[in-house]
Amino acid sequence: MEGFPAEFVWGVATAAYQIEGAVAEDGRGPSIWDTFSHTPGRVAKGETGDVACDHYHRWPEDLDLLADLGVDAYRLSIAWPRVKPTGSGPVEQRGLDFYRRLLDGLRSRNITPYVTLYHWDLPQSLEDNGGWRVRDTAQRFAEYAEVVGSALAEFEPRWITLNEPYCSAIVGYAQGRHAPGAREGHGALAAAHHLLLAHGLAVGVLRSYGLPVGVTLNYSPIVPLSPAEEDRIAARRLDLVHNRIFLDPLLRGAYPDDYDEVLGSLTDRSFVRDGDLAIISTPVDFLGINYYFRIHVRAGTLTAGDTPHDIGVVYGTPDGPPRTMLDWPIEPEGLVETLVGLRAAYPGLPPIYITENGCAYPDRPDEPDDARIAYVADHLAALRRAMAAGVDVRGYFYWSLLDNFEWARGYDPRFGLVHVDYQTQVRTPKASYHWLREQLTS
Ligand code: IFM
Repeated sequence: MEGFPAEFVWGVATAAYQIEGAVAEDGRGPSIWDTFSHTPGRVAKGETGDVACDHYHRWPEDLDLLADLGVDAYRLSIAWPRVKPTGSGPVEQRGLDFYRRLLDGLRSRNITPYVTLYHWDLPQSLEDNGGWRVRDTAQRFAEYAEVVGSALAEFEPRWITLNEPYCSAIVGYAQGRHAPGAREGHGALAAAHHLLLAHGLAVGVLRSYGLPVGVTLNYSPIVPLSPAEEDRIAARRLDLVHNRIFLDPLLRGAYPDDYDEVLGSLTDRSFVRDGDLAIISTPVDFLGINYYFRIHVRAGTLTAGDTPHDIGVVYGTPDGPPRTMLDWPIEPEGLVETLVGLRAAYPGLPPIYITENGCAYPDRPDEPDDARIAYVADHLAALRRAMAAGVDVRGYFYWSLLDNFEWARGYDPRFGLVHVDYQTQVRTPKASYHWLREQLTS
């Protein structure tokens, strides 16, 4: 594409629970998202991923859509409970075979797989034993990494250990908006640590197969809504919980200095053991960044701090920027700020891939999604500015190929380049798909 290096990787992304369906097929075990979505009141309209886009059966058609789009790469995730239905017990060969067929289908279409091991679907049995609150789960993850690492190495995937550990730990265990729906303090911080440990252990395992390994974070610049000192301090507090408690252990091998100060009463860190941070900071080949929006905040009342979410921060709305259907402000400049800021803050920053970027609208198949075209074009222009400023970015993945299950928001928000009719499962490429195809193939 004009303005990008010839070797730059262009792709689109999806995740298992959001598209596959077939939740009880071929021995798949239940995950925390099956449980959560079937719990009344957790997901909009009571929707679930039971059928989703039926990708488990329709994957050849979906891979044809990728090939026709002209992408170099496809980012998908493996459902842990398909491969190990209870997370710790025997391997389910039929589940593994599904991913072997999928990666073989990509190979025959000349598309490189970027494979995420954990995109939030923890086997329910592991949650019943404590989930990410307990160290054992990190060990089980390393075993799962060994299974998929050896079974899929021949297809030469690029590995992504975790997707957005902030969401798994804080949204899942502190805010309770995602599975498993807990609202805890110590448990959420322990979850964050054990996710990071799982990542570090898996890097060691996957590296032994000689393929690149990285991890994906959902970084957001946290911006104070006013120049007032208290708003700046509030922004710094959220920056700790949202960004730095993940980035610092990964890239510096240490928790941030203000961890104790910000997290007040939650200072029990008995979950951190000697040697953990060295494992967590095992060098990665790349860092995946999912960029969607800046977060705008002002200071709120600092309470006793029952969860790492109670840190005296109020989310606000900036005047000016347009918003997507999810009310997310559209601020492409935040992508430049993210990338340039990361490079300044972390010397030795690994090469970056934008592993997700996208927008949701209530699209209809018969109306052009011009807003999405403008969104992508503006973010690609921002990406070029960041690269011109010297940031080493190697690829961009649009989220998502298909409209899909948007977690607690159900099926109404549509992120896809391809419209999915959930009644008939008919796929209809949107105007944005044709536009991107044109950019990629001309
Ligand atoms: O749909 C999600 C995806 O699973 C993780 N990143 C953000 C996307 C949009 O909310």
